[in-house]
Amino acid sequence: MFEWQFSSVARECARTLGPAGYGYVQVSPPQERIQGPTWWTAYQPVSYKIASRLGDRAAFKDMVDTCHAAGVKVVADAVVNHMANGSGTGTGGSTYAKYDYPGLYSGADMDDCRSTISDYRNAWDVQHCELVRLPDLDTGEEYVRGRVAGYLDDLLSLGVDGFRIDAAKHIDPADLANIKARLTRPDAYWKQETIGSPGEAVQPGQYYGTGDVQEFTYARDLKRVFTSEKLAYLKNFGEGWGYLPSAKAGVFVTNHDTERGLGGTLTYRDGANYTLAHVFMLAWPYGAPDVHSGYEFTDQDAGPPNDGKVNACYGDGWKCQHAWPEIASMVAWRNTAHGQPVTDWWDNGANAIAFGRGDKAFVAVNHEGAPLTRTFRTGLPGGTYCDVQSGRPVTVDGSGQLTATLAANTALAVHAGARDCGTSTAAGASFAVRATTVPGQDVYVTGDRAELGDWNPAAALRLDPAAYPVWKREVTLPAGTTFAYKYLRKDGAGAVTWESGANRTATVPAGGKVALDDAWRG
Ligand code: LM2
Ligand code: CA
Repeated sequence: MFEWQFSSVARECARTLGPAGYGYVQVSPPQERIQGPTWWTAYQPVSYKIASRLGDRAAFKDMVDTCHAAGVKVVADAVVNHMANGSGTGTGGSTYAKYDYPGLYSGADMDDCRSTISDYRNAWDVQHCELVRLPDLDTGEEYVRGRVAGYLDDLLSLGVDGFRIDAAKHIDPADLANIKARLTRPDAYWKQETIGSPGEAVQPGQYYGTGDVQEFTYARDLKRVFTSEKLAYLKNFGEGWGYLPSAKAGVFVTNHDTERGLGGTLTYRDGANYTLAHVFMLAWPYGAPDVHSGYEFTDQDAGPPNDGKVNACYGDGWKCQHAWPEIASMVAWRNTAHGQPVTDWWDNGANAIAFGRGDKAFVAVNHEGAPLTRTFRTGLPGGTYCDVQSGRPVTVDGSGQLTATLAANTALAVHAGARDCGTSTAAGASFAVRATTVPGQDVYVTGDRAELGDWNPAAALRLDPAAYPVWKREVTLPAGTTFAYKYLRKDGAGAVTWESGANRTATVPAGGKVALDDAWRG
């Protein structure tokens, strides 16, 4: 949750992360930082006090407690390779100057090398000199190791479960091992940012001893495959592509650095490529996946909307990728599939693929420009399932066959943990709208409730065309709720057309569903 305030993360743990089944939430660096509007102030520590626009110590503690209560562990981004450049007063009121952080570090703690890293084929240079002129801590020093361990221990005492170790590549693995061994919980989860590059002296494999290592190649390759190659190539994605061992790898479609153009990965601007890459990542059993949840930007230095306060998902530029139905629904899918091998791989030799995960789950991804109709072989027991991508019910026959049509650039995903799509007597709304479409188009509904996607077309709910030209879907909503809604059309490329006119409104009765019988307003 990149640059989200802690109080906003807490609410999101209870509202979406916990219910979706996410295992942990990663938060931006909590320590005191330099002042300024950009996001990257976070990577310039002034002190180890928890004091920044993201929140204070009390807010941090409250977030950890709230997330834990929702079943979500917390990982803090730990910036321990370096301190702040420049001089001034930090976000917690501490004064500092380059090489001097009163009460914490002085020049003697950074004396190894005071020039910028110049030779990536020389490990000493990479690990002792300055990354973008940021004063480099001498993590070989007893005192520095003690202070870094003290900071991490302080966060552990507040309940955090693990750390992303920022710039791990710039710290000697032996120093990290020494620091980790000092912790009150040396077994805490560590995910180390070690960007591998052929020919360099420091390689990710040197860091297995202290935890997981992020596999940046995974994200770059996914971009290439989804943008200009064939999904069929993904059949042996992972170790077969020369990656780190699965059990040690942290993977992602994008992260806060690479989405700003630094690393050749997909971004939220990439439409279906981006969404479907997430579906694939979460379905595929390689590594530990991260979903980056950030905000829209034109200036890549721009800090978060509202100083990181998220009033509502999809408002003020907050993307809330973690809550997009196509992505969030795959978290439970992955949890259900855990431990199961890939089975029943199918591809069309191009951009349509499908695979199962034993008898627990099945996914198909149609990254073609045209609809795909097919009878797939699955390992699932026969019966009715919910396609968690579309919210439509699908049937698996007694021999495991599933027949479906996937619109262009959509996926279908079913798992043993989602047998029906919520067609129940629960309170809510039954949407039905008469709307004609051309091939490739689908009809969606959204509105002013989280369950309806909070007015975000990307999070709108797709309606079922089984009774075409009437499109239908049932949605569970609290009894008595009055809500606003509207229908929209999306084509295969993701282009959105809203129906005209004012917002529609309806009220959920005390029991059962309000039955809506609407006609598209062209
Ligand atoms: C990381 N991982 O190893 C972070 O993921 C990345 O976001 C950090 O860079 C970097 N390492 C240091 O922690 C970001 C940002 C830089 C920014 C630094 C420090 O990408 O652009 O550098 O944070 O705030 C900025 C200026 C740069 C200047 C530097 C020092 O952009 O021009 O260098 O501060 O004043 C002279
Ligand atoms: Ca270093």
